[in-house]
Amino acid sequence: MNERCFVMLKPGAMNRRIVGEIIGRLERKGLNLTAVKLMKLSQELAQQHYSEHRKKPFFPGLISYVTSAPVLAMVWEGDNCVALMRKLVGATNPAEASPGTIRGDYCIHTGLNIIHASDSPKNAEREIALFFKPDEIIPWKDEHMNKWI
Ligand code: IDP
Ligand code: MG
Repeated sequence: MNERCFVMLKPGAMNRRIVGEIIGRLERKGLNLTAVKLMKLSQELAQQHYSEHRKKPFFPGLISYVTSAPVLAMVWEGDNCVALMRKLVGATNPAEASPGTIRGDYCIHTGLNIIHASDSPKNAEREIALFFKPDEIIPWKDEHMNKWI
């Protein structure tokens, strides 16, 4: 069933000039990019997005990191998109992320992991609504590709 996932390339991806590479990996999986926005996050939006972690010791550092430079906010779509995206992204701690995953291949420190992906379809809808207006999302179908993936 078609599902949406909110994905955000964090400031490390911008500063390291690997935004294109990461998007390429997600495209090759066969998922559809349906919204993109380059944003400098306000403290408020960053805190809302990560509100579940408000009480954690790493929260101030996380907010300071994600507001330190632009991020690339995206919506991706496809069958089972959230679970597939989380697999491609890999474990939160790069030391536990398998090689071949984005965090496994590009990251060393948990606090500087370069990509966010929603952890459930419900959270995806919440996060998408925080970052995008409905008319900024453009669903599309590639009939040729859909036949082969
Ligand atoms: P997730 O990004 O894999 O969903 P969460 O537990 O939701 O992981 O944590 C959100 C983000 O907070 C992580 O991606 C990472 O940037 C940061 N974070 C989580 N745990 C730690 C930690 O123990 N130290 C530093 N930063 C952390
Ligand atoms: Mg999370």
